[in-house]
Amino acid sequence: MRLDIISIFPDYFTPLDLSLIGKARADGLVDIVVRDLRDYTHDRHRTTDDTPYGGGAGMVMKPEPWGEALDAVLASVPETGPMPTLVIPTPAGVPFRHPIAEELATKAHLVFACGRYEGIDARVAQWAGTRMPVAELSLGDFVLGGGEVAVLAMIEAIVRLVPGVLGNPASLAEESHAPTSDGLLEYPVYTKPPSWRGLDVPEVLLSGHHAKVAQWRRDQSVALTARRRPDLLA
Ligand code: JDH
Repeated sequence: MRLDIISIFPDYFTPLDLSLIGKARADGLVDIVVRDLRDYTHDRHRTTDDTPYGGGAGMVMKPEPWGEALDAVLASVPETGPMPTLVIPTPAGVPFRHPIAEELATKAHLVFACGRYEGIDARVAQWAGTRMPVAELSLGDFVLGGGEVAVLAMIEAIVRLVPGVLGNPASLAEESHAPTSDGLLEYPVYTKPPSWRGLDVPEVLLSGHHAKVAQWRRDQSVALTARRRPDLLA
């Protein structure tokens, strides 16, 4: 899988050298190219923003550097290769959920466009839509300062679903619909020691009774879901 990331803050993406994604890159499963949007400007100040037409607070990202950056990505696509899918994080996007991560994990090439300020001139998504699939996605119902953190989260959710990236694929089968396959929240987990600071691991987990353990976990999941995410029970 090939991932291109376009941002005015390429340093945001240094964590992609680490852990699961760093290993996937080292193993040749994922090829990540981070591009500085300012490299696609031509003025002395490397300007990427301008005032909004129609007035209002803040600044808007100019379309021209985005057009040139996307041209550069497309120029790097092999003649016979598939068109990439462009992901644009925005607070006005379709909610990014696990099924979308699963769908994006099947693509050979994704491009992530990280906006800043009040966002990117709308013609960029409009133009890109004439050349490639475009997904305007929101990480969640809160306001970030830009698209970078949303892209880090989306890439982590997507890359771990790429075949070969996770050591233990059995754990993937259990989460076909997030948060769990049965639509419930995960039960609490414990490890050694059996007693810690006066707190004991629930007896049933030490009992070796597999059916009782399964029933206890199910009960915990239902109770936790009712308390924290009643919307998932409905
Ligand atoms: C991309 C710039 C900052 C901040 C306008 C929106 C009132 C617009 N889940 C998510 N939250 N935020 C983002 C996100 C934020 C971004 C960019 C993604 C590019 N910004 C920005 C404020 C506004 N504001 C909320 N309204 C209630 C007006 C952009 C995101 C994702 N994914």
